[in-house]
Amino acid sequence: MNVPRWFLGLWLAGLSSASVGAAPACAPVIDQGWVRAAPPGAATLAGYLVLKNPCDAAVSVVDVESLDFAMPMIHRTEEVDGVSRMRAAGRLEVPARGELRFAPGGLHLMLMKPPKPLPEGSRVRLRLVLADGRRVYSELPVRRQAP
Ligand SMILES: [Cu+2]
Repeated sequence: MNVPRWFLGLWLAGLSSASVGAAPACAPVIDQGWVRAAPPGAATLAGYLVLKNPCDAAVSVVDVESLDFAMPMIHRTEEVDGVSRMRAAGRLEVPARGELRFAPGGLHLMLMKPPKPLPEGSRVRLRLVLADGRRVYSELPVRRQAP
């Protein structure tokens, strides 16, 4: 089949105007992420970040994935009868134009079973899984102190 040149031109023009005209899809972003450096051989590292939702719709975080840990989880530290304990955080709502803060003593990334050492200065690849199936990716630096 021989497509006339003018037809191809029109088709390409249509494609480019469609991509220019469409509003960029709004997506949450990870900000201020970091993972606390641990002694060599540590089986678990803790990570923190702020998930910002600049969009007009609320989103929910349901899981975390990482190529650098065999078992990443989202935990919340709670004080029950004066005893501090951690549990799986479950589904986390982030309101429209709101944010979700992971910070020491509260919500945290519990990053377990790293297949290889992650010394200070290395980067952790991580993505938060949203209830609608989207993933929010970031690379978190391993450091001794909060940035
Ligand atoms: Cu934990």
